[in-house]
Parts: sequence; C-alpha cells; structure tokens
Amino acid sequence: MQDKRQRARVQGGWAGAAGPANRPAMPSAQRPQTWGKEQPPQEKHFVYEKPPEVLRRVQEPKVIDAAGTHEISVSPSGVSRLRLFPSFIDPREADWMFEQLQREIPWRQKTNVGPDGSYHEPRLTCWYGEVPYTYSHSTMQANPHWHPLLNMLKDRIEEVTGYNFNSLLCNLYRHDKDSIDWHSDDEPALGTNPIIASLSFGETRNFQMRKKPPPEERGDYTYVERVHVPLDHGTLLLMEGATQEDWQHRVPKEYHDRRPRINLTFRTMYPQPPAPSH
Ligand SMILES: O=C(O)CCC(=O)C(=O)O
Repeated sequence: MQDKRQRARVQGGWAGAAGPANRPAMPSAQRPQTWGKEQPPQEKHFVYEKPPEVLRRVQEPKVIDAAGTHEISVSPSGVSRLRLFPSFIDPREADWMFEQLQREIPWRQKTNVGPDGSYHEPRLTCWYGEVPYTYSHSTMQANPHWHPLLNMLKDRIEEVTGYNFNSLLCNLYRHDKDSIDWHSDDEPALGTNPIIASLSFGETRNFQMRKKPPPEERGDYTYVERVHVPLDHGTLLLMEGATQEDWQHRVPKEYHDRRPRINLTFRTMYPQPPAPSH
C-alpha cells in the first residue's frame, strides 16, 4: 500500500526566456528582425522537476494466530513477546464459563475523563484486586470478592505459565460497537515490564497492536509495525517483556454484528505510595 502523501506532486518553477542555449536553432532568414525595435516580452515556460522519491510504505499488519511464542520486536527496552494458547479452555467448557461470567459478574459501565470531558466507556467492566485501579482519570475501587470461577481460571493460568497474578480487569463487549481504544497497560502500579494474561470467551474479536513510533516521528503512527491477533473462544494470550513499553493495543469497533465477548486480563499490581497532599 503506497501512502498518498508519497505520490510525486507536480513541482517546478517558471524558467526564464528560452535563450540560445535551450532554444532550437532557427535559420537566419526566418529569425524575427528585432533590432531597433522594442524586445518582445520574455517567453517563460514551466519546467517540471520530479521531487526525490521517498519510499516509505504503510506496513501490512502481521497476523499471529498460531500457538507458540512470538517475538514481535527487540529494542533497547528489551524483547516484546507474545505467547498464544488457542483452546486454552476447550470450547465446551468455555461455553458454560462464558454464560456464568456474563450472568454473575457485577458488570458496570465506567465513566472516564479525557481531553474533551467525561465519557462512558463503550463496554462493561469489573475489577478484582486488593488495591484500587486507576486509569483514564477514574478509579475502580479495590474488590477482594473474587468469583470462584475466576479464582479457578487464575490458578489454571498460573500453573501453565509459571506467573502469579493478584488482580483482574474483566471486560464485556456487548456487541460490535463496544471497543477499547489504543493504550498500553503501563500504569506505575503495574511495575516495569508487566506480564498480562488475557483470556477470551465468546465472539472472536481482532486484538490489534501497533509499535510506538521513534521520537523523530513526533507521535505519528502511520508507518509503524502492526500485529493483529484474532482472539477467539477459550484463547489465552500472554504479553511479556517490553510489550507494554514499546507497543499499544486496542480492540476496535466492528462494522458488522458481533455477539458478546468477555475478556479477562490478569495482572500483578503493586501498592503505590500515597500521592503527596499540598
Ligand atoms: O479485550 C481485550 O482483548 C483487550 C483488553 C485490554 O486491552 C485491557 O483490558 O487493557
């Protein structure tokens, strides 16, 4: 895909009158007699100059859907790594888990604060953990009352991955217009290089990632690397290493009907010192 901005624009300038050097020779008999008279207005013509070709391409997303470990980048911050476990929960088990979670989790619609004021999140959420969780200038209160099924899933994930988690953000995407916008899970309370274990149930949605651009791009994501991971019923995705520092992710709205989807993101939160009072 070639970016429109890269197409050669017509450039050039108005060159002076065609002098003897760049005008074809004319037989002397045909030459206009100009001596003794006023010179005619100088003839100008537009000279096209092709601008130097800048070859930058918008990158096609790399689709990751195979089980296993995928290193998506290496940078001074470290390796960004995804580990994908399709059918981590087998589909029949995943069916009843989905129904139970949809029915029994106390889902709420959170209100966030952005540059244009407050807005309702386009999805429902529920937070579990010993400490509150603040993002987008709004806080979810600590909630130690884990649903037994969530405890069971946490144990299974810990056993397979070897990591321990103490918190969980649950997301319910009710339909195709529910979404989560570009962000990284990089709040200070998550520590450096946080490990995020993301378990999905229900409708398959496209989990999209984009690499943060280098400083010289001044926040322009046009040419960055992209990765798409279709997350389906029962799939576990682990994000490790520098993934939160070097990449952002989102689940975009869709243009066609989508049935509900639940996503559970297990994390480890560290208590933070209280903010200084003034
Ligand atoms: O729904 C998902 O797969 C992603 C959720 C997410 O990005 C988050 O909870 O931070």
